Amino acid sequence: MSILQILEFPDPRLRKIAEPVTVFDGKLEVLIEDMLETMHEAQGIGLAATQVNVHKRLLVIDVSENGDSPRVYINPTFEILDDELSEYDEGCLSVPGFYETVSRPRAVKISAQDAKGEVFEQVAEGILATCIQHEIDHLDGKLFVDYISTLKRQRIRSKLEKEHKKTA
Ligand code: GNR
Ligand code: NI
Repeated sequence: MSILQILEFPDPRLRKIAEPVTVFDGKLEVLIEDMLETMHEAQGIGLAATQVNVHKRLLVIDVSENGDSPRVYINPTFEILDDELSEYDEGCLSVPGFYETVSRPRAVKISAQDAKGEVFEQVAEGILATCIQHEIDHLDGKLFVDYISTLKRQRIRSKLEKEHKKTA
């Protein structure tokens, strides 16, 4: 298993649209294992393939207390079940150190495939609903900072650019 490098805003590769997964093979299983290890090591609750520079439609999530309930979602889509929005202070491993309140539909029905290609559905509420929408946004080249003001986004961008210059 290996820890993968996580791209950070404003890296333009985070803006790519991911392509559907069509092959369910051992190589995909290795990628899933590496993404789970990378997410756990970074202490995140989710990770989309886009963040590790793989532009395929898959993501991993573990919203459990002890990080022992990993789930993989391949070619995920969702349907809004409830027009009510819920607010969360969102963070992102690709925008390290910054948190902003984002509103998203509070309940969704997810449809996705597992590592074997089997289709499954799941109703999500609470942090799982927020997280899955945040991760699917990554697959479409979107980041949570796209939902906040331009001023706030530009401040975050310049702070991270300074950090990247220091460590480059
Ligand atoms: O670890 C993460 N925490 C989080 C908190 C609130 C809303 C969304 C998230 S996802 C984030 C990990 C990440 O960047 N996934 O793409
Ligand atoms: Ni993120």
